[in-house]
Amino acid sequence: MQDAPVHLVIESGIARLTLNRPKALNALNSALFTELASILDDLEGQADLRAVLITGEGEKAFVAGADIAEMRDKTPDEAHAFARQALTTIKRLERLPVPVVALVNGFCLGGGCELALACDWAVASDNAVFGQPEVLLGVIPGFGGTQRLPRRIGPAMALDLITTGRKIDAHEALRIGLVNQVMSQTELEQYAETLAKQLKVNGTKAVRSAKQAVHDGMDQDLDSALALETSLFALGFAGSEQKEGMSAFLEKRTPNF
Ligand code: DAK
Repeated sequence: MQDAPVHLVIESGIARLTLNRPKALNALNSALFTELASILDDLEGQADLRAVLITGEGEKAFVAGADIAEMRDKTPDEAHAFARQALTTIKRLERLPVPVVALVNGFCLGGGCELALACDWAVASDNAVFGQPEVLLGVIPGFGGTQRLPRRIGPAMALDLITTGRKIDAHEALRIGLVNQVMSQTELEQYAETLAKQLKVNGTKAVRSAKQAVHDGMDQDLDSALALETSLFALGFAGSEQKEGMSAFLEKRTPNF
């Protein structure tokens, strides 16, 4: 693999992003976020995109955290600027209109766990290790962990992980709802094909609309969120996907989306 800190391959509408700093266990630095932002410029304009998968190069780490060597001598202003760069880029990844999935193939610590939390869901290999060990370095999570972790697994478990800095294995991560599935490294490598097959038979606009309903709805009170769902549901009847999907069912054939 070449030297770029992030690699992008797109096949059958599935974009695969690989974080590529294996010598530093794919630790997140400024250059990596700059590259990721430039890849997002490209992905945001792709109308035929179906999903984005993000993983770490090698079999040892997804991401072992923000780059400690780069951060050590930062002033408060520089730390603030780094956090802003990371937060903005991670938010853009989260808000891509298609499912964004973390394939966690090893250590998933600190900023790595925060990156996985910004994905719509995560699947993990059975050797994955999760944690928010920032307090062991004398800081708190800086890439959204204090906000997205409690929203994903509840405040009590989030505070346990964030204030103790303890690490958990993939099976505990599954039990507490941090990941959706645990599988072998080989199965994880095949997950792109599995997901591509699943998404291929679905209405592309319906999938995008469902993501929008969940994300935008989570930021609203229940009544407003239900009204949003109703609007998006009704809007589905304005396009060709709904007619094709329902006709295919009634005609006992596979829909052609
Ligand atoms: N940063 C930089 N380099 C890292 C790294 C990291 N996070 N993690 C590992 N490396 C490097 C190691 O230094 C080592 O480099 P060399 O010595 O070979 O040059 C190489 O990767 C291999 O690591 P190890 O030799 O340590 O490998 P082991 O198998 O022995 O151990 C490990 C693996 C993952 C248990 C260990 O590497 C480890 O504990 N890594 C650090 C994990 C960690 O603490 N992660 C959280 C980082 S802090 C902010 C506020 C806070 C944050 C960010 C922003 N703002 C307000 C701006 C904090 C974010 C974090 O994520």
